[in-house]
Amino acid sequence: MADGTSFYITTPIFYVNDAPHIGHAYTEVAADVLARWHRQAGDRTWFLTGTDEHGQKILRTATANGVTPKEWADKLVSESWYPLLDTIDISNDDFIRTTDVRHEQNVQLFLQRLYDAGFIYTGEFEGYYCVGCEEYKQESDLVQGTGEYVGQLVCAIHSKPVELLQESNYFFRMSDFAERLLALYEERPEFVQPESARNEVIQFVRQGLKDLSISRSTFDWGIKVPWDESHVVYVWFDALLNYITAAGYGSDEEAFAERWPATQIVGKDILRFHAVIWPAMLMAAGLEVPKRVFGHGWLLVGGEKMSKSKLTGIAPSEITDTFGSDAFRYYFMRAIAFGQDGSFSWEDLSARYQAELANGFGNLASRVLAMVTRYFDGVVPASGPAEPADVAIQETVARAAADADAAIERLAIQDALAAIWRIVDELNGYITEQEPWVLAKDEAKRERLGTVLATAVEGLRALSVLLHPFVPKATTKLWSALGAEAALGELGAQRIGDVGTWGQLPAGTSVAGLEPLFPRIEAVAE
Ligand code: ME8
Repeated sequence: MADGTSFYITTPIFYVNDAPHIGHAYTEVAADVLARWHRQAGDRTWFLTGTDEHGQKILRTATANGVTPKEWADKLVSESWYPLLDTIDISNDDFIRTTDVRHEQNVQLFLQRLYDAGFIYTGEFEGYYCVGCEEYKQESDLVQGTGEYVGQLVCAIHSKPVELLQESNYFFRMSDFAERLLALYEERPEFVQPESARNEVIQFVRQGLKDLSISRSTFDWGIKVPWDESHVVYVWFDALLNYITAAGYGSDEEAFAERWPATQIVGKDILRFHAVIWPAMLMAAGLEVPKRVFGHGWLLVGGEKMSKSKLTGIAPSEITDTFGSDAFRYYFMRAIAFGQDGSFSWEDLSARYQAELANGFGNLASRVLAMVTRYFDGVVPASGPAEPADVAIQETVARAAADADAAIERLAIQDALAAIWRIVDELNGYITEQEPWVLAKDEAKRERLGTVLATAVEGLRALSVLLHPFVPKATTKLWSALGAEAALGELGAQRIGDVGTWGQLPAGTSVAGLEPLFPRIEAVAE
């Protein structure tokens, strides 16, 4: 059970070369669910997301569009990246842009400290560079091109040719840290997750680490190297530091000490940056490494990573315009095991919407409230003596809450939802078995009818609290229809740890009717 400690969670900061697709939204939702859960568990939670705005990729996109890179970034951030947060209902506490002064200044501070401590030197480098990844590639990372790139080596992720670059740069002595990194993976097995990702990272580091080129002098869209303004900082070195510059590094040491280290959620495409380069940078600076780095899987289209550069990206609003943000959040958290790849399909989304959200959860809520309205004039009845079936519901709720909390602790978001859904299924079964509509016909069974509906209402109270991190809009509507806002206060302030305490919504509370939480969808986009 969470214990009121600090919980700092981050997403990657996204490139602003293009608008977000559902892969980016997937990461945001996962981090948001974890942040909301931890807030409700009583932890001092801080959730950071943001944008990565320097480097050649953004520079080239801006140039191709006839604007400066800053103009391009401003436009994309205001027209696409900020609005994404609304589209999928993200509750971030901060949004960092790498062009923020608070970031740029403290990247320079960090770099200067590493330079003064002897971790930076000048050197020559030649290698294959993928601008899509903003990374020098090893030959083992490249594959033979197809189509227009036949006969050329292309990046395995972007399927586009790499460029042979030769530069005189500043280097970070990353090779010094291989042993310490291996010791870290060994001593803290939870540091890199899931297990498959951890094994891959260990294999990679065991082969030995090369020093990292951390500056560029052939273009100037980046943060200037403080002791040599003819160089800008390598975009990944700059970007990784967002996690600490946003948390107060260099500007508010008290906030920084309170927040750092973080739980970091990234896609598996960028796991190595976060599990190898990033902790090495922190070790060099004498700072703590992240609490854990979790590499989630990819959303696939036709078996390949969904991507804007391959024109397979789906905009999140294409889904939310029809199904709503709650369904988006629920679907991706439920249908894909966090840590594994998954394929998005309109059919699967539509089927789960209908079966699980509309028929499973939504109908349950509407039916219970309708019966309280019909049989008790919209007032929550008093409970009589509990029978075994009622106690079983209480036990289901307590067990589901504990199981879901344990699942969230191990970042198994889909298991948390599955645990909570047992309440939906058992409550539906309970109502079918108890047949309140039959009890209502017999005045002698009035007390029993009250107990059954009071139990069902308490079940809905618990479901509102436990599902709030996943489907915040629907649960807020339900909370208000239950009259719980007035009786118990704001939904977001309800504690996960208290959810199993029975009888919180007092008898006599007035409930309201409920419009369908997940209305029927007539036509589904193809
Ligand atoms: O890599 N499936 O930014 P980026 C699942 N700026 N998640 C996906 C995805 C897919 N098909 N496509 C993208 C960068 N993502 C750097 C990060 S952090 C210091 C710098 C998500 O815009 C996933 O989280 O290319 C992935 O790691 C991220 O978007 C990459 O976003």
